[in-house]
This record gives sequence, structure tokens and C-alpha cells, in this order.
Amino acid sequence: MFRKVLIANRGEIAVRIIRACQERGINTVAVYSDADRTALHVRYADEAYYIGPSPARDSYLRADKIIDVARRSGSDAIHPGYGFLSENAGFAAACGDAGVTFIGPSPEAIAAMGDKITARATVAKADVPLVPGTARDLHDDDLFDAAEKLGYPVLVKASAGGGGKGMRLVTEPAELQSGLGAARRESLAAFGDDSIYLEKAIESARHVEIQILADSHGNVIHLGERECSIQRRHQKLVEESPSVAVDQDLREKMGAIAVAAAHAVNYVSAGTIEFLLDKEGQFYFLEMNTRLQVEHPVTELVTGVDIVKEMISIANGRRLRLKQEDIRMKGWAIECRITAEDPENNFMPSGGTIVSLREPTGPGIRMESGIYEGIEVSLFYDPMIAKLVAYGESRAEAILRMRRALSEYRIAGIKSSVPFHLSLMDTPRFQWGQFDTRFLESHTAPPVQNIEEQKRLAAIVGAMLHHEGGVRSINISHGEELEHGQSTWRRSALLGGMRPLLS
Ligand code: MV4
Repeated sequence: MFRKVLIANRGEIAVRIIRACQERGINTVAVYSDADRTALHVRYADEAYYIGPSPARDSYLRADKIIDVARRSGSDAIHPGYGFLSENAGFAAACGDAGVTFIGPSPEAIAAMGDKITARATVAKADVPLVPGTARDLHDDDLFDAAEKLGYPVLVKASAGGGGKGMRLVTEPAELQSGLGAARRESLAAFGDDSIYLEKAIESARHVEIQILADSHGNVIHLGERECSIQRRHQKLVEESPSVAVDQDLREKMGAIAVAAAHAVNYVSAGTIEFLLDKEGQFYFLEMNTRLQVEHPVTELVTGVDIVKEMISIANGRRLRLKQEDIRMKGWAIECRITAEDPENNFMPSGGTIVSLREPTGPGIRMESGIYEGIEVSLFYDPMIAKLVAYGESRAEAILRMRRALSEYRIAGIKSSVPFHLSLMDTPRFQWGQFDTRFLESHTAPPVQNIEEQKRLAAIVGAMLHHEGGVRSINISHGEELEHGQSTWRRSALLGGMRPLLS
């Protein structure tokens, strides 16, 4: 096994990876920038090395400096976490050249999935269902014909993009020319590549993704799905596993397709296949994420598999000990991303010193945190400072534990997304599981309650949900028309007037 692993990341995910190493008896090496001299991951690791100024391009994105630290520290392997260099094929290759194991997939798999046109062509060969679209970059004339055949609205997507970057919705032919131009320019500026492709726009779908694990001996398994539809401007805010929209039959179908997609690129390590799932239950491949994801804990809680430890074993050349039939999903897990942003003010980033902090614990709660009392939250990096994950036997229990934990949470000195999450947990449509990726654009939440009011509401909702029993999903509407989303006595009597969930 590796004796020493360098963690090329910061914040909560660096802490998460350090913990996995510690449990395996592996020594850990942190790297840090100026802004992170006193960061939590620096304190948790056995050794820490300075790699440069605060801007990521001068520190966490400096492949050369990080590989140099790996050499100097005698590290056998590098775990890249998510973001930064995690999906950089050049970095993965440079690690290999330096004789350091990259804990992740091959540079070839990263490159194939990073280029979305190549990704579509690759998985299509394995009969993975694609959103109808174009198979390669075409001249504008041909794109007009293609759009006509697909039918409007269409999405113009940057081949080098992903996660919604460089994406343009075009609803009619008159807008296509400017859409193509804008997407090409944006993509060239951001990625140095102006290849684009078209897809038919699937309206009102859910974002459901399948976690896979693949070893270097050709074994691939899946760990079921995550529901990630609750997002704002392509930033996920809440994820859960399982999804209310996926039953065992659909899970097995999507799982088998995800495994086939992984085989199609000879994938090794943990990875995720993203799908759009429409109202008819049809699903379509979107992208493959060739990294450990932010939301991996919800899968860990319902399957009992430690994904980070599995990644380390796989990178070490070991065979997966788990077979597909060993994987069972039990209970329900929900994750809230805690960000240093002001939900009352358009999610404006909020930096500063955390002058006092109380993080929730207790039954069914897993806190993944990168902060402590006294730390300064800088604005150099992603605003996510922690993840609060709740587990329960049922979705109802997970929600109740989440709202209980959120109401214990105190972060003073900066604004955080905690109040947003609290009001989401009290939103009937969320409780019903009736949402898609457009949910946050339109939806309303109950009014902010004072503490006493909140306690009273919690007691009532708690009793109500408990009464529903250990069911797989909450349905507090008792057969009333969910489509209309109107009208239950619960909303009018308990929740009072509604206000926008997002301001
Ligand atoms: C789509 C789509 C509808 N139709 N593709 C956004 C992020 C990137 N992974 C792909 N995305 C989408 N692609 C087609 N053909 C809708 C989205 C989309 C979305 C996807 C997942 C989660 C949230 C989303 C929010 C808006 C749009």
C-alpha cells in the first residue's frame, strides 16, 4: 500500500481525503497557499508544504509545484479531490511521468470524457442513450439543418465545456446564428477550443447521476443514483440518494448503462455518469465526471461503501472486493452544501472571520467541514465551506434530521446558506419530492419563522411525517393532485403565506 499520499486540494474535501488515509495508516501531505496558511487541511495533515500565492492559478493549479512537493516529500501518490487539477489529463500524465500515482482515472479516460463530442461518440458505441443531437462539430449551415431536424428549442453546447459552461438555449431559428457565435466565442475564450455541438433541449427533467467504481482489472460496479436537481445557476445546493423518481427497475437499467459507459473508456477509479431523466422515465447520457464528486457522501451513507478508500485501493492496483450483488441501498441520505454566501442577497459571496461556530452533530448527522472558529473565509476559492449530510431510515426521517441539524447550526461573522436550506426543508414541494432542475427558478418557500414558531412547526411536521411511517418517500398530500402543487390543508394551515425561495 502507499506509505504517503499528497492531497492536491484544500477545504472540506482535503480533510475528507486525509481522514481516509489516516484510517488506512497512510501518511498525508497537505499543500497550501498564502490564504490557507492556517487552514484546517494543513492542521490535519502530517506534513504541509507552501505552494504559492492565494489565486488558484498560482498555487492549487500549479501542477509543477505540486509534483515537486510530491518528490521532495517522498509521496507515492496524489489525490486531486474535485475541481482544481482533478480533471486535467495533462496533470494526470505528469504525475505518471514523475513516478507518482495519480489517484484517479487514466489521462486518456479524462481526455475522452472531457471533450463532450468525443464522450458522446465513445459511449454511443456501448449503446448508451444520448440526447438527440449532432455527432461532431459542423459548419454553421449544417447546424441550421440539424437544428431543424432536431426541432426547437435546442441547446448549443461547448465540446470543451460541461457543467453548463458555454451552454446556450436557442428557442427559434432566428436566434441560432447569434447563439452559435456566442457559444463559440465563449468557449474559445474559456477553453481555447471553439468546437460546439447541438442537442435537443429536454424540458423539465431531473438530473440523476450514477456513481461507479472501476478497478484496473476490468471490474466495474455501480452504487446506485443521486438526485441532484436542486441547483441554482448550475451550482448544486442539495443532493440526495436514492431519488424519489427511481425505482429498483429503473436503477438497474441506469446502473447497467453507466457500467457500460465506464467500460467504453476503459475507466479506472471512481466516476459518475450524469443523466437527464424526463417525466416519462426516459433517461439520456449528459456527461461523465471523471473525479470524486462533492456529493459522494450521500452514496456512502446509503451503500456503506467508503468511496475515497476504494479509490486509494484501486489506484494501488487492487481488485474490487465488492461485487454488484453485494451493493444494497438502505435508508435515505440528503446533503446540503453550506456556502459562504448570502441567500437573502442573491447568494452574494460573504468573506470574513468566523467569530463563533457551532456545528451540528447527533443521530444520523455527518458533518464534512473545512472551517473552525477563528478561521478567515477568503473569497479566493469556491464559496462552499462545509457539507451537512443527514441520514435516516426513510426520506422523512432524513429531512427531519436535516432540519433539526440546520436549526442547531450557528455560524457567526459571515453569511451562510443555512437559512436557505432550512426554508427548503420546510417547502412542501421539496418534501413531496416533486421537483426538477427548474425548481429553484420558480419556487416559493414558507415564510421565515421565528424560533418558537419554528419549533411548533417542527413538532407538527415531525408528527405528520412520522405518521407516514418508514416509507421510501414523503407524501404528505394523501393522493391530492401533486401536479397542481396547490392546496393542501398543510400549506394553508401550517405554512401561511409563501415567499420566494430565492430572492
Ligand atoms: C441539458 C438540459 C436539457 N436538455 N441538455 C446543464 C449542465 C450540464 N451538465 C448539462 N445541462 C443541461 N443539459 C439537454 N439536451 C438541461 C441541462 C440543465 C441542467 C442539467 C442538470 C442539472 C441542472 C440543470 C439546470 C439547467 C439545465
